[in-house]
Amino acid sequence: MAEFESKLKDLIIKLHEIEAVKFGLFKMKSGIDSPVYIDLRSIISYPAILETVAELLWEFAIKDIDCNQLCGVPYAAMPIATLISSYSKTPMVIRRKEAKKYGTKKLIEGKFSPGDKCVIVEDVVTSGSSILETIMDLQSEGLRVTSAVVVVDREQGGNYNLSEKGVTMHSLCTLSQILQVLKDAGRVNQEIVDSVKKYLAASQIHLDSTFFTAQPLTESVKPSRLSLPFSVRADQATNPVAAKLLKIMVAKQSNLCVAADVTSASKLIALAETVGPYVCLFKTHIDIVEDFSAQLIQQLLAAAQKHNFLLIEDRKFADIGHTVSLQYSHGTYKICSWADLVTVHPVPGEGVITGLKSAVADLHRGCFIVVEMSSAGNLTTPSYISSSMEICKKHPDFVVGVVCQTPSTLNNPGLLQLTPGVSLDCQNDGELGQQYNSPEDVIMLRGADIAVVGRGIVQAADPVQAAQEYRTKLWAAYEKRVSSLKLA
Ligand code: 5BU
Repeated sequence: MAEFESKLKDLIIKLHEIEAVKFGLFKMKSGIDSPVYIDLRSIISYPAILETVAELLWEFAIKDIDCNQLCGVPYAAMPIATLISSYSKTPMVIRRKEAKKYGTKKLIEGKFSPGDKCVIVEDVVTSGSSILETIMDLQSEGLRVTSAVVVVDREQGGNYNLSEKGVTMHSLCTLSQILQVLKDAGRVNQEIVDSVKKYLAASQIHLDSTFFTAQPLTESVKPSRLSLPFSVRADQATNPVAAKLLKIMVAKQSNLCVAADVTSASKLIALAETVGPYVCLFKTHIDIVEDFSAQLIQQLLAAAQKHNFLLIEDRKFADIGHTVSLQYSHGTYKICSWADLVTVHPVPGEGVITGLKSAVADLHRGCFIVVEMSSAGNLTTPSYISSSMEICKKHPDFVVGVVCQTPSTLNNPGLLQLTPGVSLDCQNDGELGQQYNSPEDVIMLRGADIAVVGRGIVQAADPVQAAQEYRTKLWAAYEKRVSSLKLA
């Protein structure tokens, strides 16, 4: 993974050098001025770069996707798809853009059978409309398409629009990552970073529900998680704890979870009492408290009751079902007796959920499944994420949502996306691996419903003031998301 990341960073710098990524003022097709221009058509003039792009796309995602055909979106991505096809010995098809005009020509070139599973390859995604048009043509010929792999996600709604149509998008890098790498390399300044972020926040493109109605891509396109208000979603929750949490969020106008990573009981209680009024969830790592006692739990429960928040123990269970059921209900912490929610790694398979459920037969409890982490070099691959989602779907009575960093992972409006790695001031914590995004970015671009903030609040000079500021910014971003994505 470290090798992959260093290759990706080199690639981003080279793309900037050959001006495939440029900053300035550019008129887009839509007529809007953009401070960034990304055009990968020129990489055919740099065979080594083209080869790296193909290799990284294969390694990063395609090799883990169950498919037997590739299709590059005409025209920029076709050479990339061709190289991947040759390298991986996966057959490819070509969609003719002009076929409809002449009528007699085939729409899709290449040999394929109905039911073949095809992955779309694209260079840059903005709204996702080119990918969706390609998919419609492929589907009309009987091919099955559920994944698109792209080099750059401009983070302007493409991921959302594709997930709306049942297509999972995997991007090698986002525009934010490009900015970060170029900033770290001293190639762009903060002013450029700020202007691009401002542009991104203001230029989200939502393909409305009438788009592609002639040929729907999935049998049922449900109202999206991202565009529905929490109040409506509370009625769609299949888990009583998720419904309760959504109602608390609406009542307190808060989608803030504080990560109370402190090591003494007195600090933990002080935090629960002071920031409690501003949060919907209070997240603990109870095993870091040096003077843990049963009394601490009574005080935490009293604070939760008084300030109307839920408790989540970030235990990240990751063992066989029998072991996790004991870890959840026994030992020093007896977690299931007090924590409304826990976090779980799905790596052991479905038994981890069954084990936890067996410990809490009559209690109203739930879990968040950790499908993707915020830390640099984490090992979650696209195939791990999609297999984890399958586990999630099988336990609607216990799973309240997922912990992840990207919006396309979760569609179900009754489930919640919890996203850590949020800070107003920092981009990372150095060698320790944490990677941060701003409150606005995690809600608008990364699809979080609830953002987890730890040191940004706990280590602030005035934690209460910091909690108020995060809560206001996160809630404003949620309201902006719902109003900007409202179906036409
Ligand atoms: P921070 O101080 O805001 O970096 O704290 C983040 C918290 O979220 C901390 O308690 C972590 O254990 C937790 N976390 C995370 O940072 N990244 C992840 O992917 C997951 C949890 Br899952």
